[in-house]
Amino acid sequence: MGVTETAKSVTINHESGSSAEIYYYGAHVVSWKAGGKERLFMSGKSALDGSKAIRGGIPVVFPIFGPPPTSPPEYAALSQHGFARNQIWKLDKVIMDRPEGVSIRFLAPPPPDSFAHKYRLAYVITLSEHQLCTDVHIINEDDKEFIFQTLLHTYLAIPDYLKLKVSGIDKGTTYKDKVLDGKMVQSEGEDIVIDRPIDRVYHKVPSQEIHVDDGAGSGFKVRFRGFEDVTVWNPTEEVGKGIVDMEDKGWEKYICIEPGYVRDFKSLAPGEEFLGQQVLTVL
Ligand code: TA6
Repeated sequence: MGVTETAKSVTINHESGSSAEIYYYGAHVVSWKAGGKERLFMSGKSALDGSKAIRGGIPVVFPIFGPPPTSPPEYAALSQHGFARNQIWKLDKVIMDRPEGVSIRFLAPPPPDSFAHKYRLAYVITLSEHQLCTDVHIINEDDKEFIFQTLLHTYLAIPDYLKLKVSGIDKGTTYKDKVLDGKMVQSEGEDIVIDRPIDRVYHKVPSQEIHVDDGAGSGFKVRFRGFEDVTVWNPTEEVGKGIVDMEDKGWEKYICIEPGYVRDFKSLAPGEEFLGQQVLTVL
């Protein structure tokens, strides 16, 4: 049990032996161990010195997802996936440290000067024996509307992408297929397998629960609340070999299941709060 801090990260430990390490840079979960195994993929070629977003683990995406929109201007000027993953967050509080779970809260610093919006962005990470729960809390502290997109870009570790099966997307769910230039497609509710690059943003997934069968007798359940959309991404060799900080054949060892609110902008009235929750369970 317990929470330990170093200059670069915070590690939380549960009495079962599970643990998670979170960098101050991006409030980025870089490791989650449960059942004696690492459950998140981290690229061996990722920068870890704060010079560039971390490749792997759980990047926090905010206040935009993907490339910047054409407007409003302060959003159009942002870089891909926004700035939260490149900010130095601080550990705000140990919420609980008990057999039921170990829970800590990170707080994001204010935005860059060019992004003049007042909000509070907090991230609560809770670890138990087989579960990691990550909650994004956003409060609009301004006296006008605040809009944003947010997503947890979770890289789940798997032994072999060719054996992978992802299920839980309801039939009829609409998705944006980024491999097909953003074409909108209706899901047949079929399992997703990785036989080509997959980069899909499923809109408003009714089940709010995705199952990842790793084809080796294990896997994950990914539940989400507040987050309504989910991106499923694996670039395969075709696209993955062009990602400079991706380790050789890295795409064979992960699937990104990314709960978020990204199909359009979420709007908060002054004082209003958004809570997006992801619950990862080892199966
Ligand atoms: O969430 C999937 C995605 O948006 C893909 O289109 C892919 O580009 C990926 O994120 C990685 O983005 P990054 O900025 O981390 O290289």
